[in-house]
Parts: sequence; C-alpha cells; structure tokens
Amino acid sequence: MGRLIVISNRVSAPADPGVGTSGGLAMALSAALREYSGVWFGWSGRTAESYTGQLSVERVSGVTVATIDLDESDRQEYYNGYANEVLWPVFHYRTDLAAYERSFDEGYERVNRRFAEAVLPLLEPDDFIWVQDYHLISVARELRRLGVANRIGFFLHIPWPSRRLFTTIPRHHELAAALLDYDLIGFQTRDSCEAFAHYVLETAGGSIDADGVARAFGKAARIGVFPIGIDAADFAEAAASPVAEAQHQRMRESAAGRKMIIGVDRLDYSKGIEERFLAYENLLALHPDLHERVFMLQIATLTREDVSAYQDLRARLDTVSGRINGAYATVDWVPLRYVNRRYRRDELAGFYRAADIGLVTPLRDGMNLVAKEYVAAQDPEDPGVLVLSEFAGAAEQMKAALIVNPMSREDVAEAIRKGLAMPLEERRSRWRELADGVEQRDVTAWRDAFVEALRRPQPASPAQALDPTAAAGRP
Ligand code: ADQ
Repeated sequence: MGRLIVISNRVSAPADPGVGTSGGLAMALSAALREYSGVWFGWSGRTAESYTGQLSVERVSGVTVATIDLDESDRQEYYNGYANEVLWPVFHYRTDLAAYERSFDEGYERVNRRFAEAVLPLLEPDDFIWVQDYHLISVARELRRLGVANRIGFFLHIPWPSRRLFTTIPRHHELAAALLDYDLIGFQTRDSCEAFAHYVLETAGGSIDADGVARAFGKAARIGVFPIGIDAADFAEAAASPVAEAQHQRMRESAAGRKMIIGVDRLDYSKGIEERFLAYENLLALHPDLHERVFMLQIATLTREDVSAYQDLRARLDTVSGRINGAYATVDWVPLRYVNRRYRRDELAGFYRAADIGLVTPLRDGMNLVAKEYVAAQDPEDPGVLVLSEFAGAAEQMKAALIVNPMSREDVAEAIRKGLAMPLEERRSRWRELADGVEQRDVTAWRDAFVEALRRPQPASPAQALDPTAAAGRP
C-alpha cells in the first residue's frame, strides 16, 4: 500500500499522548499518523519576511514532518482573513461576522497554490493524499494543475452550511468546483453531507448517483460521512494516570462537597460560551436552593486573538462572568470559575472526571471532541451527565446525552438541573451507551473508514441524478 500524505494548515508532531495540548484536529491526526509511516505537511505557524517555499523536514515518531513558513500577508489574508473571517463564520452560520475582502480570496488561493507546489517534491506515484479542513479546499485543484494524478481525499472538520448560507460567499461556485477535484470528500455528519449534496443538485445543477458520487462542473467526487472520534483507549489511560488522579482530587477538595459543572472550549463564538453563561445565570436566578451547592468551571483557551470578533467575545465573557460572580458569590463560594489557560490532556481528564455535568453547548460544531473526552474520562461506577447541544455534530451519535437547544437559557438550565438530580442508575445506563459509542467509533475507525473509501476505485459510468439522501451513506 502507498504511503499516506496528510496535508493540513498546521502540523503538530505526534506528541506524548498524555501531555499533548494540541487542538482537536491535531490530536486526531497524530493518533492516525502514529500507525502509518506517512508524511505530514503543513505550515510551520511562522512567518518569514518573504516567502521562499523552503521545506523543513524532520522525522518524529516514525512520521516525516515537513513544513513551510508563510509570509505576513499570507497570515493576514489566508489564515486570519479568508479562513477565519469568511469560511469559519459562514460555515458556522454567522454570516453577520463574515468579511468579504478580495485580498482575502487572493491570499487563500495563493497559499493553497504554495502548499501544492511545496509538497510536490515529496510525492511518490502511489501515495494517497489526505487534505484536512477548510483552510485548504483548493489544494487538489492546484495539485491537478501540476499534473498530480494520485488519489486525493478531503475531510471537512467543521459543518457544511445549508445551501442558502454557502451561496452568501461571493465565489461559492469556485470553491465548490475546487472541492470536486478531490476523489473523496468526507463530512462529519449526515446533515453536512446532505447540505453539500443539496448545493450540487440545486445550485450547481449537478447530480448525485446511488454510489454517493457527486458530479458537477464537469468533475466527479465521491462524498460520504465519516464522524471523527477520539483516541478513546489513550484518553481513558490518561484519565487513569497519576496526574489525572491528582487533578481529580484537587478539584474534589476545592469543590468542598459542591456539585461541579465543566465546560472546556477554545474561546470561539461557535462554542456558545456566552449563551452557556447566561443559561447558568438563569439557573442561579431560578433556583436559589442551588446557591453554594454548585459551581461551574469554564476553561476557554484563547485562539485567533488577531481577529476582532474573538477580541469582542473575550470582552463580553469577562463582563458576563464578572456580573454573575458579582451578583451571586459569597465569601467562600465563587459560582463561576472562568480560566483562559491551556492544560495538559491528563490534567483535563482529571477535571472532566471530577465534574458531575459536562456542559457542551456549541451553537454549531462539526463534531466536538470535548463531548467524547468527557465521556471517556468518567468513572464507570459513578459517571457524570453529558449535556449536549443538538447543533454539535456529536449529537447525531450521542443520543443518550441530555440534548438541548443551546440558544434557550431555559432549556439548558433545565437540563443542568435534571442532570444534577439524575439517579445513579440512569447515569450509569446513559453513560454506558455513550461510552460504547466513543470506544467503537474512535479515531482509528474514522481513519480506516476514510482511507479505505479513498482507496476504493471511482465508478466510471456517468451518473443519474438521484435523491441527495442516497449520497449520505455511512462508511
Ligand atoms: P475544535 O473547534 O478545536 O475542532 P473540539 O472538537 O472540541 O473543537 O476540540 C477541541 C480540543 O482541544 C479537544 O481535544 C480539547 O481537549 C482541547 N482543548 C480545549 N481547551 C483546552 C485547554 N484549555 N487545554 C488543553 N486542551 C484543550 C475542530 C472542529 C470540531 C471537530 C474537531 C475535530 O471545530 O467540530 O470536532 O475539529 O474534527
């Protein structure tokens, strides 16, 4: 079998699983690449005075890691601009936050071309290429222009928006056409896959055949659903480690017998942190009996600090958390502990395990790995309760959670209350069902399903237009 070449915006070399502090995507990929002697290519995260295309190559834990530096206009136009001020907000249903500047489009296409040109010398004819996420939609088109005939797959970690939202992007046709230069396009959920199929049928005038092949713009790509998982065994091991146990004890002691609610997110408007604070405020207002008997720990790591929407959100969270504590705190009770620090994975596992409620309430999320980590870290004998947004991709799988509408303060407050009062037997049976799913549909299952689908030959015959739901077959 040919090697696997993974291309993603950022590269983080496979870390010691216990200590890794990388984001969801990086954790998933390092687990996947540990098994393949593959190459992982991407941006180093550094900017040089001017772009050189110079590759840095090193070997880490059996994986060849190759990176390039970009230049400052690349960072502004491609990364902060098009990726994080156009695609991210629109794909998360926040068209109000999108900034359509032509220089962003140009920067995006320039960097996608640079990625293709830089990775080219590393490629061998039987390699399988797997491109990750919304930063790099045009990489396959650029590789095809350079004559690369290898199988190329694309996985979208974030949601694919409904057709009407996607068409708010000024050059949506070009983006969709670039996607069809892949052989395989993978989505997290059936919902996203169907939304893409709907665009192909209704806006691009294309077709979807019974085998899940989308045809439009004179091109064809197989589409499918590949829900990402966590490295569940590894996470459970981290949760049982001495570091996790120490953090668990520390939280338990500082809780002083109070029930604990936890939220862990990147500080991002898609995660619904502000709405979650308001729901918690609502809970405290409605239920004075819970005062001094419960507290919430919200860990929100700072990201994309150059983008103004993130600065605004941070300021609002400071205000709302201050207001809640100002209104309700007593000399020995802080109802909302709000921290912006990053933690090791084994420390996080200890915090999750100490929490009676895992509050995962994004307004939109491709999947959400925190929901799965929370479940994996629980004590089977005395598990906590997962409260999960219906708009997280994870809700398609994790039906034994308490599913809520994150926009409704009443809904979320009610679910927290229900979770706090849930009898042990019900907690155990819900958790068992969730944990089975997290273990079975782990990151290895995700990788294997995608790679296997990528290796499958494309059907040659022209397709008939069919019901879009036929395309959303599970791997
Ligand atoms: P993210 O938006 O980053 O991922 P998520 O899936 O929740 O969201 O992953 C976050 C990861 O970062 C988790 O592994 C979590 O443990 C870690 N993390 C968060 N805060 C941390 C902190 N303070 N310290 C250390 N680690 C922290 C994108 C998509 C998601 C999709 C993933 C994977 O937006 O929808 O699930 O990719 O496909």
